[in-house]
Amino acid sequence: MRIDMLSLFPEFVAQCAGFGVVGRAVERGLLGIHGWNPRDYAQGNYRRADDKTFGGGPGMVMMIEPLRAALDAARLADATPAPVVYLSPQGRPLTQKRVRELAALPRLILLCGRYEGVDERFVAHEVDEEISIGDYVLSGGELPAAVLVDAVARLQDGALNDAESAAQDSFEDGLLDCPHYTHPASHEWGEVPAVLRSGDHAAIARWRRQQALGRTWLRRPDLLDEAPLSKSDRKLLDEFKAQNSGSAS
Ligand code: 9D3
Repeated sequence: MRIDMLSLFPEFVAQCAGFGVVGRAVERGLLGIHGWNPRDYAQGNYRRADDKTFGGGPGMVMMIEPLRAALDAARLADATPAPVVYLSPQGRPLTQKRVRELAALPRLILLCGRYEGVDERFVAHEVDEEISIGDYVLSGGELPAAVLVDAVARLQDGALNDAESAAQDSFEDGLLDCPHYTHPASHEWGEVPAVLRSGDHAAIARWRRQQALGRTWLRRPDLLDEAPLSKSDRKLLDEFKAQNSGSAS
């Protein structure tokens, strides 16, 4: 997969290409990340890529032409067609479902806004989709772009080790994860649940599933409404509810 980023701070997003799962995906040739700075395509002595907002008021807006030239350069660099995704507070909230769909594309062009954002005419003509990463205020689209890059990188074939296997992740089955423990088994802050040390793999799988269901019920009941639960899931959850009625965790 190839990801191109249009950003006034392209090094910012390229950072994530140096670490962890994303870094490994880049090293393995599963993912290429390329930055394009509209400022490099701006005109005049000052190479301005932003200007004052029409109608007055504080804040600057990213100009059409420098962005258009940067986008043209990105498209010229590789013939693979790609949708333009604008990371913006007005976008649809990112979900793992959308991440899976985007990760399957051969190429993605990410547009990162700064200041008040991008001239709306550029959005209307060149942007295929607007995506937000949640209802809180950031100072630009670079961190959201890095979030999207991370999420799609780890879904590339061969990006994860067996131990990191994406299939068992929280959200892949629509549930939160179960609790995890490591050594020591006994600690002044508590014991590791006996079932996890029992060696009974069926009992362990049941316990983990029940904990995942139960925590989702306690913490994210909204997810439970969407999760496809089997008959045995319902039984495990009912049992959890009976054991945990009145508790909050
Ligand atoms: C304080 C400026 N706000 C005026 C009402 C609007 C505004 C403009 C630009 C708010 C944030 C931003 C910069 N944010 C992003 O570019 C952004 C973002 C975010 O802030 N939260 C969640 N997802 C995203 S995706 C892009």
